[in-house]
Amino acid sequence: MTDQNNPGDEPKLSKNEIIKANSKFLRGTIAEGLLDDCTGGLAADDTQLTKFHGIYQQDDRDVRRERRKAGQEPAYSFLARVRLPGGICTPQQWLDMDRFSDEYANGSLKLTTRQSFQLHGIIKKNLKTIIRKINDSLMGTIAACGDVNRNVMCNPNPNQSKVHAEVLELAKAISNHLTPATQAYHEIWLTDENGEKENVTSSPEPESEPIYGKTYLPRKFKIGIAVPPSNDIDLFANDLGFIAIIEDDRVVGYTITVGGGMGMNHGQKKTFPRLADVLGFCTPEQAIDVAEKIVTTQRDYGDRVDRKHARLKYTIEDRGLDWFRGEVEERLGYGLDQARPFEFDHNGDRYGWIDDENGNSHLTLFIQNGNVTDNDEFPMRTGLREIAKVHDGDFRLTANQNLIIANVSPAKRAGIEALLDQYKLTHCYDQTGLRLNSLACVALPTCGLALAESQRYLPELLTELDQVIEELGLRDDAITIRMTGCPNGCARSYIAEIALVGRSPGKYNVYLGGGFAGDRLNKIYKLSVKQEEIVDLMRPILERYASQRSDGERFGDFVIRTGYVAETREGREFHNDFKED
Ligand code: SRM
Ligand code: SF4
Repeated sequence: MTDQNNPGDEPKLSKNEIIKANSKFLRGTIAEGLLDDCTGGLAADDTQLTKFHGIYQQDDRDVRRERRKAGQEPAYSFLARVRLPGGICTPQQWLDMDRFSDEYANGSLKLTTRQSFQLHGIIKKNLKTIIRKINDSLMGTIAACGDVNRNVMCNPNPNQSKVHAEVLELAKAISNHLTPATQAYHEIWLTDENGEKENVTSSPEPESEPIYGKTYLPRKFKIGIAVPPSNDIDLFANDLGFIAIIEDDRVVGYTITVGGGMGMNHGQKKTFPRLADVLGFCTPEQAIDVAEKIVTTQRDYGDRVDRKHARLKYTIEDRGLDWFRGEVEERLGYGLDQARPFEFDHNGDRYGWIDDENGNSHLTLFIQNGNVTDNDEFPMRTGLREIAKVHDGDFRLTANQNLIIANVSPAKRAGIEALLDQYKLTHCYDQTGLRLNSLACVALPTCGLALAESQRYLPELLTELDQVIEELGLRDDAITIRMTGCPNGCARSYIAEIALVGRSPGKYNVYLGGGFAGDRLNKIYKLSVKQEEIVDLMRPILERYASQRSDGERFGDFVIRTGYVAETREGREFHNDFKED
């Protein structure tokens, strides 16, 4: 029998390609599924399409087994991710998100590693309402996930206001330019109960997607803008990066990077994390066009057969950077200039208050793993809510899951400081340098791909490691440590100086030697370490670091110099030290 979707000898397209092609520009049967109250979930194909709308169907994995035993369907709920270019929101938007989390989700806010909000635990009957409310609050969720360009990150840069305004403008412009054109989002989520569109002008039929086409991109696509010397957005982990080149306090252009990405699978050598390559230089006026042509090149040449090989990093790895540059330049109709030099010196956040040239102040707070919650000892969510009520500046979500209370005017500072004290928020960055430079992905119980715990376990592990750190006099030494519940790298684990990557419940692969500035991948040090053995494994290395490091030597550099792991920047080389196959 002939496969209608694959009549010739062409390799079979991945299932998601067929779903996208048949989806009528991302509609599928989502609208019908929302009305079906026989199940808390949606049809399987629709769950692939909702991602383009910023929504993931999940189930509570803590109760999965017992529900299966009882013959019940999984405890379905949905995650909504906001598209928030540069991670900036107003105090009113913060208050709105805070309220939505109580009214329609699980009562907490998650600040993500891409400067965005996630709300978890939304049940199907509340899904349409919450998406509408987020849009009413002048934010959106379209293309926060899916095979399209995702949330564009940019350095929050509180100490260089002029430059920040320029890079933020670019982040927003790229985000707008690459937002899917389909009206499906408006039709499904922004209509009233009778299906009437609210405040939406519909597009003439038939619809088209001028940039993406009807099958969108082969895979997710990520863009970030960094302002040296800070690489806090981990530029080299992005498919496309712009590094601001600054002269006389103005951005004169951007050095462009391409082909970064973290995801891999345990034991599958054809998958690997990869740091981006430098492609060239463009002026600020050229940047949007450059972004578009890079996206369309990947649209046309990315792998649509094997989704594990479909990111831009593999297109570039397979075809070569020179080929890629040539293709992009042909589409642009001009050549890219030679890349301008840049220097990064860190990828973490800088905590505490700083003042800017306009007389405003900015405070970076440590939010462990981006979880904004309340408990009896630390009413953080309430404290931030009270601050949002009086704050007249903005909030900036960082790519390290932290929060900047930005642009605090001199008139408001004393009041905000009093609230910080009252809600113990000033103490939140009185931590070891290790904890302040830690990241953990969500993992259990919501993430369907988690093999082990992450955000529920890392704080506990850090408490044990902190004892060693304090004993060795390393309290104020910044060391990056990142944990993920599986090898997908959502906390950008393969760039950390210490990384713990979930293999199975209670077991982690330990990687060492990432660059402190986010400019070098780490390497495997030990496979499948039981969680109770991690501290003993790390203690002698930390002891040696405390006593034998050279002046100013970073932990990641030290473990390479002293031979714990070999240095690598190359994606394909990443697995060379693995002995697991
Ligand atoms: Fe991620 C999939 C959470 C940043 C690489 N990621 C997922 C899913 C949606 C699981 C799924 O597909 O079912 C996770 C939802 C868990 C949950 O319950 O919330 C998830 N990723 C996250 C977040 C929330 C982690 C966090 O704790 O902050 C981050 C949301 C960012 C955002 O606001 O957009 C998040 N994910 C990242 C990053 C970091 C980054 O982009 O800077 C990466 C590595 C960079 C990259 O893309 O290569 C990342 N996530 C992945 C991958 C591997 C992709 C690959 O190329 O192989 C997956 C799995 C997939 O796509 O198949 C994934
Ligand atoms: Fe889930 Fe894995 Fe991403 Fe963690 S790294 S959120 S476990 S997909």
